[in-house]
Amino acid sequence: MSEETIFSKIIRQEIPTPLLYQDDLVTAFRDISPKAPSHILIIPNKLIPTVNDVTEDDELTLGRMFTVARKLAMEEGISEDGYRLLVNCNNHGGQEVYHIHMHLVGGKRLGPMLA
Ligand code: D5M
Repeated sequence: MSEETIFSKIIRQEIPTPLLYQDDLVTAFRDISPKAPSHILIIPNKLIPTVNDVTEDDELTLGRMFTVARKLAMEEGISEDGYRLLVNCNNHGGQEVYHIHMHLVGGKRLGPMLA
């Protein structure tokens, strides 16, 4: 049994974070510590702690995270210039919140990812 994080409370709106998108599978909201003009987190409603915990049963949800990223990038007006999608895994990957999340980052020219 995995421990819930603050993201579960955001999904259930037990803390008042404005949602940019929510459906039966995923939820999206702005990162509290933005690294670029657009910095959005897209997360599964189901608690999956890390990419290591993903199974084939999650493929629909993981695919939805990408289609929602595309939709939100369009809405943010960053599609044409481009953006970055990023998922960190565990300590060496820099993961801080143990509920899988896709970072959608854009609105400025980003530096090389592996500096
Ligand atoms: O990224 C975890 C990200 O989660 C980090 O960029 C801050 C963000 N965060 C943490 N708490 C909140 C709340 N309450 N609202 C919005 N964003 C939040 P990681 O990939 O795990 O390093």
